[in-house]
Amino acid sequence: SEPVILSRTQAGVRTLTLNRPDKLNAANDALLLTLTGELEAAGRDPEVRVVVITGAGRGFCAGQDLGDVSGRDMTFTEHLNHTYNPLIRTIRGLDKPVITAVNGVAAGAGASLALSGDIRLWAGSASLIEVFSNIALVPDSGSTWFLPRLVGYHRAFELMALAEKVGPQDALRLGLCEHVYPDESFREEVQQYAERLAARPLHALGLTKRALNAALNSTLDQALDLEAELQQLAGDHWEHEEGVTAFGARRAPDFRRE
Ligand code: T3D
Repeated sequence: SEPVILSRTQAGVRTLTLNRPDKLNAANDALLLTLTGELEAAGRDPEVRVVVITGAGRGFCAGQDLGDVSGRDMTFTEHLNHTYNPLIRTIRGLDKPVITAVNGVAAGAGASLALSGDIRLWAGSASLIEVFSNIALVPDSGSTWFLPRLVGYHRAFELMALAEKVGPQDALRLGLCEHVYPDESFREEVQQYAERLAARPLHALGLTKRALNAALNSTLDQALDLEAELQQLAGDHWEHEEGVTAFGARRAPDFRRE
């Protein structure tokens, strides 16, 4: 049978594709555990500089596979701790940039996944729905953390309470994505963007990601302390020397030499 996650690597960009297109890539346990394992492997692989998560077919991810819930031998709490929570923690903890390339509808935990990327690129026909309240569940997989930080408490509550669909123009305006590209050229645009990111200093970006994630939960004093600590790690790294040397020589830096 078809693998639930497709993996390919091109020019330092590893693309992980959710592959249950008939169900708009609704997530079963195999998909979630495989995706988390693939992300961990990408983190360890020196060939990989940027990870892209996207969906096969017309959907990005329709959230939990609702055909896969009845008869399971885990409580909701156990299930989230076993599947979704490690996935979201892995994305945010990975010291490489993760792009969520939202090619179509992102619903429920799929919406959380769409929001979890460091960079979020949308196709023209992408959309996001905090669909949980339609089935009287609580937003999970980080939606309650991501969304109010992006749009404020009140808009987050309204989106969650009414489960209204957000399209690309509203997503741009609300800060739910960085760029929107036409459907026809979406996959090429994503690859081009990812390759641009892959040319940046990977070690420094990993530290930047760590600092930003910590800052979302810290005071200014704590952020200043962490910056001072991480700047030492950045400044001691060959990337910094390369950047300064290239500046002096009036040439482009080469951060891909490792
Ligand atoms: O531990 C736990 O389990 C708790 C975790 C919860 C996390 C969650 O994500 S809860 C939320 C679960 N997701 C949903 O409730 C979304 C359900 N789907 C929809 O509301 C709609 O499908 C969409 C708005 C996403 C898209 O609508 P539309 O009209 O573009 O497509 P469609 O026709 O509804 O769906 C196409 C097919 O995908 C269809 O199958 P069919 O009829 O062609 O054989 C549909 O049943 C299937 N599909 C869509 N979403 C799911 C799904 N199958 C299983 N599970 C789904 N979530």
